[in-house]
Amino acid sequence: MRYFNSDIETKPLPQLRQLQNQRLRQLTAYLYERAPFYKKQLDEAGIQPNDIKGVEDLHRLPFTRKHHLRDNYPFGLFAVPEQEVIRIHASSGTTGKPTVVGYTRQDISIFSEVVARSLVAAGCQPGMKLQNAYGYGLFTGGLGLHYGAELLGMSVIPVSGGMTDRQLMLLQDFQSDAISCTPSYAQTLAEQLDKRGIGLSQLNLKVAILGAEPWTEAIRQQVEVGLGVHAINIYGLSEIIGPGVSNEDFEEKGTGSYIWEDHFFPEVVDKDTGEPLPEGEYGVLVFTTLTKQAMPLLRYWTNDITNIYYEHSYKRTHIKMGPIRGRSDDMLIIRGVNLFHTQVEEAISHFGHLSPNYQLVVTREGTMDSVEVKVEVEPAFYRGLILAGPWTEAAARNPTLYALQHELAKKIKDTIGLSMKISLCEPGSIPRSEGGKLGRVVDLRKM
Ligand code: DLL
Repeated sequence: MRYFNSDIETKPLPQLRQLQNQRLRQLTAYLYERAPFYKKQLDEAGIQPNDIKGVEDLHRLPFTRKHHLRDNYPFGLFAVPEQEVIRIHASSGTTGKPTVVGYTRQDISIFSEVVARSLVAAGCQPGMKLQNAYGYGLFTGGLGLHYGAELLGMSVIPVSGGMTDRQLMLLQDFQSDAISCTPSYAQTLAEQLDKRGIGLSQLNLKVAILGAEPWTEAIRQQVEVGLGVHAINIYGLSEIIGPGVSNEDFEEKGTGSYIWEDHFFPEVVDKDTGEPLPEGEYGVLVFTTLTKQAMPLLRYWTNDITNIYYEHSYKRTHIKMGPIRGRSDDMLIIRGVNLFHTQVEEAISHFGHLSPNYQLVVTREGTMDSVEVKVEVEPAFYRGLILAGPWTEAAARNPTLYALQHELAKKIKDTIGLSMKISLCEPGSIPRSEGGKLGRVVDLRKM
């Protein structure tokens, strides 16, 4: 099976647009009638539902932002009576109350379909065993992957996140064909396999479906080698549906992820002005859910920074998005320079002796911000070093490490424009994902 829904996934663009236009017209009327929040938003903007003829008119509508969801906590944005909501998820915010989302039966069926499409794109097939190591619970990852995989006809092993001993046992005993988890947890699993001397021949893994946090080509490399898989990107957010808003195709790895735009219409806008940006330019990703019933959103401001573009050399017609560069709300501003931790990760990836296990520690002395990059050296390189005494002292005296440290600092200075302190660390010394999303930045300025 190459497509889960080939009719939709390969629909010629003019027809896809027609479908989107029709769905958007219906949605605007639906929300105006059923969601007091949106009636007010549209009235205030002086827009009548009839003014919206199609996606061309989207830019006239106001954005919906995370605080609107919080202001209407918990169920104020539901557009259906509570009895029609058959599931509720929530994502934990950094502050205060979680963001709540609801699904009707039809929403769950759409959710399952987009995840099933995503899994097929990732290289999964009916009959394959999926070890689902996303957390089950209020987080959309666990149940989202679960229902989609069942719809596709895979055998789901619902392990949930963490419990590394059990994950490794099941990978071997059940011979799972695929695993779904965060990229940082896939790194943990790869490392633990190596540490315990479990060879890839004892596993049957072919695919890892990784998402819920930003990751890079360096992590892809590490996971692909360490787990013997294609490592494929899955993207999504609770507010829009959960995982499966977009997904990479395993045969087009590294060229972006298909957004299932018959359900989720994307725009990329300037993060300061909100103006829509031309195809290919980087900005904030904004989604309109075209088909949801319980809690549809118009122009939801995701805060995620990326770009979107059509590629005409493949059979799927849907638009692609590049990897998430970071979130505009967790973008660091260091001495006036905007910084995403993935930029540092990119710089690190140029050095073969350094691993993609790193952490940024941001501190402030007076008015001066400084960043320390803690990065582990590769285990093989580490084993080859002859050091006298404990690591920190010996490392400072070792000429190879000293040179490496300086080269990385220079690379960062040249590419990002900031001077950072580099601390090379022993393998295993930087915190690992224990099953969920991993924080790569410790910002001590806020504490
Ligand atoms: O993380 C949904 C999900 C579950 C996606 C499992 C993929 C796999 P939230 O907890 O609401 O939902 O967090 C959404 O996580 O706005 C992005 O900032 C980030 N994110 C999700 N997927 C990716 C990805 C789930 N593939 C937020 N790459 C989003 C980068 C991602 N960031």
